[in-house]
Amino acid sequence: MKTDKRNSGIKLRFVLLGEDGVGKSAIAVRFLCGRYLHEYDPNLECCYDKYETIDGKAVKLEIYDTAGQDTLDNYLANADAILYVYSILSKKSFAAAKSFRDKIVSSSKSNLPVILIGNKRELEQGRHVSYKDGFTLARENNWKFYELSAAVDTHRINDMVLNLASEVLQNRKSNLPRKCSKLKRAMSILNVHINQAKLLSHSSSGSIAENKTQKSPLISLHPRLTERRKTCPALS
Ligand SMILES: Nc1nc2c(ncn2[C@@H]2O[C@H](COP(=O)(O)OP(=O)(O)OP(=O)(O)O)[C@@H](O)[C@H]2O)c(=O)[nH]1
Ligand SMILES: [Mg+2]
Repeated sequence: MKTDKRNSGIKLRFVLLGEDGVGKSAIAVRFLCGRYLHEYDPNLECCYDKYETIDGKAVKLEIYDTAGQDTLDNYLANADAILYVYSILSKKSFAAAKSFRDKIVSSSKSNLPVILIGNKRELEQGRHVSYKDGFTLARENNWKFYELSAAVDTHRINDMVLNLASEVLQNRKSNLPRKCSKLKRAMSILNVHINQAKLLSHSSSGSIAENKTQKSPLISLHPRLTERRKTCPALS
């Protein structure tokens, strides 16, 4: 059966961050339409949509190509994952990746999935950032790491984004039951307290003497309370 990709309730937003000129727009365009244009408007900050089927589900992918027009906090607040780009030709852009790391770890979004991307890998002769440096920065922070080229790599960029989407969806799925079971546990504790409060108010409405001799039938019927009474003489 064919999936209608546009008929989807699932939405993921990936935000491209990095210094000027590292190739954020080139990567976005390569993913969105498989092309490389050479020139991209440096002031254009734009969010593009692409519909994909991921793990059998129709997903709307929003690729947010930034140009430094908003604060980092705002970019992080609205992201499901970050694609942080530096150029392997530029030490400065790699230093910016480290300072991004310092900011994100001290922010409330320190658990946001991040992919570190060393772009322009086909220009090996001009390399100023080693593969090892990129790999180490990513590993230290539990990020994924790719060296690639928006100029020549189509499949690599495609696979990278789709794998990330699949991973984010898996994380969402595995976090959901945990959240639900925490909620259920909290509700059951709350219910126990409510019942106890009801029982106490019920028993205090009679005389103290009466209570000492004649326990509330509700209390004596509750198996857990009966057990507790056995181990706590003050209650019996
Ligand atoms: N050789 C090569 N050039 C690239 C690659 N990716 C981008 N470029 C070039 O680098 C320049 C900057 O690319 P952009 O995609 O505009 O960079 P950006 O990060 O979006 O820059 P801002 O929008 O100014 O922040 C352009 O001339 C691109 O053609 C790549 O993989 N290889
Ligand atoms: Mg750009």
